[in-house]
Amino acid sequence: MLQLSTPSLRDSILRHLTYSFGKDPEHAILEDWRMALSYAVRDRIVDAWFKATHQTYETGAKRVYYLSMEFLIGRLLEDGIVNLELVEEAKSALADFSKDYNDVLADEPDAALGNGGLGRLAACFLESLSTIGCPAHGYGIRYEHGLFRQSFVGGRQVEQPELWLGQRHAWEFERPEVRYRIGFGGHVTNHGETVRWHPAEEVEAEAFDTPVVGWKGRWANTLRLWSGRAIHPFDLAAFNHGDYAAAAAPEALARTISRVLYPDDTTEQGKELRLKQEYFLTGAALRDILRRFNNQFGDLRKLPSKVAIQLNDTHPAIAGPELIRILHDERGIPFDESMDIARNTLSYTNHTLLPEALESWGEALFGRLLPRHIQIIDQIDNEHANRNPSRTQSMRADHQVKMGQLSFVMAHKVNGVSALHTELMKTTVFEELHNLHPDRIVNQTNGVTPRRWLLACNPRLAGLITESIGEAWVDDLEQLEKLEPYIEDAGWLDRYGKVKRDNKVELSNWMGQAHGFHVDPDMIFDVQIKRLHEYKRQHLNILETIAHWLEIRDNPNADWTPRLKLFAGKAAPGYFFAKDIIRLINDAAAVINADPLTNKYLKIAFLPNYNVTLAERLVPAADLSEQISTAGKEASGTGNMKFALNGAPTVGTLDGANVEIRDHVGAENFFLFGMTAEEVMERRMVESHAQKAIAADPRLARALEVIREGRFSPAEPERYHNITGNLEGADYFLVCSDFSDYWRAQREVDAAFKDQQGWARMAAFNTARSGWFSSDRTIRGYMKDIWDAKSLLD
Ligand code: 26W
Repeated sequence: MLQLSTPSLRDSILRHLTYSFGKDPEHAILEDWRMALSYAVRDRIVDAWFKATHQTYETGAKRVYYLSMEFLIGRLLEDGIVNLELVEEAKSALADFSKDYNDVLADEPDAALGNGGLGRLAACFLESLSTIGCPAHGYGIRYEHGLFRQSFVGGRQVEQPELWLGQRHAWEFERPEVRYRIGFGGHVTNHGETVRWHPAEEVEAEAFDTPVVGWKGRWANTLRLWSGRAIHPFDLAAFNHGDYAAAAAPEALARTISRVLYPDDTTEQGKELRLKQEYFLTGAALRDILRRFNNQFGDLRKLPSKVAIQLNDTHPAIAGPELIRILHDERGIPFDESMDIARNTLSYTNHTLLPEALESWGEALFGRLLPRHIQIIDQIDNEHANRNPSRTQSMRADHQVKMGQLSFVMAHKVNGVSALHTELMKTTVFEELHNLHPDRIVNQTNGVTPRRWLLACNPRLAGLITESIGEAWVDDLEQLEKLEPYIEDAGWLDRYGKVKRDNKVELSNWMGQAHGFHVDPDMIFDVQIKRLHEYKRQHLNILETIAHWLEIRDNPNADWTPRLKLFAGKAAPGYFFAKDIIRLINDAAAVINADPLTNKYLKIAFLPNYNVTLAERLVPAADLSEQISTAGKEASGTGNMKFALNGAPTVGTLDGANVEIRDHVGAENFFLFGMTAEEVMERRMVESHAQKAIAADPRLARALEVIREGRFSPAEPERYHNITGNLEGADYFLVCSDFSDYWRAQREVDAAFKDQQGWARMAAFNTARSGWFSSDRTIRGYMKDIWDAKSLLD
């Protein structure tokens, strides 16, 4: 391997500016500096990448493949600099050219190739796999347009296409030599034993590789994203006949497949293009995996011992039938043996129990697009029925193809993403399959990478921690427990409190400069940032805020604890109820922020275009983490972990990973409220449970009343009657029934925040006791319990 002496970062920047971008410092624009610094950092990552690739090959190590329709990466430049411990060198190198480090970082667009939790988890997992030194590839789609840009017009969400590739992108290597033809439609022919699929159309999948570096640059794995290409991009004949549109059609059609990310994160739309995207990703990934396996090992019966494929939810679930098709139809391995090889290679993670999020395709659409696969699925279903005669449920019931059932049957391990969620999987959606295969479901509670979500986004806190207990915590996060003795030291606690306040001042300045929104940094920064969804209950939050406002107006001279309510999050474009919640929050903010009687005690802000970078800005400055979902609905949550790590105690329900966060940080450092998942089930049975709750709580009744009468929409008083109507009616997510206890918890927060030392203690215990929520711990769990994969660094 080429051993090049590593020039200084400054020299690398100048060399790339000059020779890679043809610019001298005088004429370089900000993007040139960002690209030059990125290339200089990338050079150093490539060395680790090559070393990892060669070591994996030489050792014949087992490889992990993470298949996901989403990778919510965010920015990569700071992540590379921090993981290579080049922060100071980068700052001084840029200063030499009188360039500001933060300005250069801010020029990078987010890679928003995901919707929310599932996509961000995939990105944290890849970084932890590299930090641990576990040989792995991520496989995804190189969407030209990531998640839409959100802006507000008259308080309403407006979506615009996201154009991340509109700027130069430093982190990918195009691989024109890595292309696979992916077929769709057509028909199937039988020749005796052998079955042949004859696709009607084909598109080419071309690979684009992004190196994913781990802590200290000791290892780097590959994220391979597929882009759609036409096999015959240009129809010259049509062109010669002057039909230019037809001439360009093949290219346009092929590009469509990787053109845009579907912006829904809970409701499957059943769209044909989405199914084509899922097969495009999975088909290309399996081809690439088997090519690499064949080059090294050959005998496909050994596949499970050298390859572990993780399905990130059901979205790549077609991998089961596709692997059987290749093993059986193309390689001639008997069907049931192909099924066993596939099952022992595949494992599946479920991320949601919401019925509308469980993918189920109509057999007509599925059969038309994938005529051979639906045959294989029927055979899988029959095999499973034969092996489990007591079975009642089928993956092919009601002329559907149920991808959850298929994924479960085709996986040797199935996991949930928090302890509560995994138990609910066994008693709800997968009850029968769990009883048939009692040792298949295991739990792997989610985690987040401490490099991005503490070391990089909160350097003040990271600095204090490292000064106190050394830097080993960065890749051994449970070492944070060593902070506990320091919490007893008032001086240290003051410094801890000052870190938070300085972060809040920095955020306040940014909100002032970026959004003209000025706040007092001594208010409680109460933050709810996540996708908009009724089960996440942003409407419970604004309802409590309105009740709080009314209470302050009644007693303006009472000793209120000033609070800033910060919201951010996108609603799926077709999810109108969620969009109305956004509008209500913005309308309420306009009235309440302008209220001279109350706005020194209460302010509301809804920051537009929530993404990874905005989260990195908000989490370090938060005092309070809102995790208020209806118990049993949030599979895990990962924002909750980021807040706890950064010293923001949680106000939350016993849902998802909140349960485990409370267990780790201590009940005394967590503001618990609301019904448990069991109580939720019972309460739903109670006739007009919402009416009863409203009748029992005048604050709730009054808050609903002012919304219903149009206090925040005087021009259109009935604007929010759909929201008040829902809450006073079905209220499926029990907003009204949990309101009083939520109010009680929030008043406890007010009281606790008055004792700044006491609050700093709670916050510091959250940091000290959240080490378990590192995605390194999660990945080590997958490696041990699911993949049987080893680190090549340990
Ligand atoms: C087919 C449309 C669709 C797209 C995405 C349905 C469902 C999804 C995802 C599963 C939704 C999602 O992001 N789920 C979140 O996954 C996180 C990571 O495990 C969890 O922490 C969140 O609780 C869960 O809502």
